[in-house]
Amino acid sequence: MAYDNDNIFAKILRGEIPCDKIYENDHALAFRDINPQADIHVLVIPKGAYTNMTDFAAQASDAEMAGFVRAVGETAKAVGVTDDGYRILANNGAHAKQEVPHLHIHIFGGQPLGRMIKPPEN
Ligand code: DGP
Repeated sequence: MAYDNDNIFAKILRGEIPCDKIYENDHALAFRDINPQADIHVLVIPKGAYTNMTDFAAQASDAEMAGFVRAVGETAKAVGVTDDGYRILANNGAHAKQEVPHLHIHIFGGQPLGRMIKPPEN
């Protein structure tokens, strides 16, 4: 799938739409999800134009990969979920119901999170 430069996270990266920033480094940005699914719900995105993890894993440089993974860890620390634990998740494509076509890792925490996967709704 070709990258859509008008997706909402591309606009956040360009500063066209505001976000509640938690952490930033040369290769990644982390901000609070607009529609939180847990007491703490943060998104970590690479600054490069990657649609999903498949694209990122194939195309990103080693420095981008290191920066992105480092950002996940630093963001978890910044929001205070490392002691009690947290969940990371990345929806990729239609079966996972990925809504925004720019790679993003969700960080959930701040409460017990239940089972890893719920039965499908339909
Ligand atoms: P996914 O289904 O994995 O593609 O999740 C997309 C997430 O992005 C969803 O949890 C809501 C969040 N989101 C959508 N638009 C915005 C926005 O404009 N700002 C922020 N902070 N989050 C957004």
